[in-house]
Amino acid sequence: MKISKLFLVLGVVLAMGLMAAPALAATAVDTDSKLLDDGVTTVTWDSSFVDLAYVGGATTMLINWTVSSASGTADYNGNWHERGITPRAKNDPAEGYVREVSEVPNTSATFSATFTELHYSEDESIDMGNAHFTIRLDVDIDGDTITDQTIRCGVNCHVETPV
Ligand SMILES: [Ca+2]
Ligand SMILES: [Ca+2]
Repeated sequence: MKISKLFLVLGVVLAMGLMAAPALAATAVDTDSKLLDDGVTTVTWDSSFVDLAYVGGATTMLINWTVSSASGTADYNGNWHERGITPRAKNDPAEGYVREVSEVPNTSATFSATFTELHYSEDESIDMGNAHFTIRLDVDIDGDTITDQTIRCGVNCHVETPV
């Protein structure tokens, strides 16, 4: 085989490998919302993510949110809290951790969940795990750039790997 042909074949193999590579991103499947103290304004955020083809490593979650008031905004204020990994099965617990990745001010924040151990579900014949965490948003209801209320938003990420 000529060198150029070899490189062509290698290139095709590499391209196929890249196409087959998982995106390693969890999909938002549900939202949650909170009514603010003014009794009128609500903040809605992506609260539930799934990655049903988890192959290990960090799966990312793009968390978007909206404020219902006309000129309202909400900004991730840098505070987040890990609430744990489940299932906490005695002999076969899922293990892992959450990390902050990046944020777009007033728009979204990206986090990742990495599982170092998954729980084997005999009922479903899958390896699975859940990561739970909260992020804090500074909400400016009236658009005067002064925060009116800081809220805590819960987020879950569910991963599965077919066995
Ligand atoms: Ca911010
Ligand atoms: Ca304000």
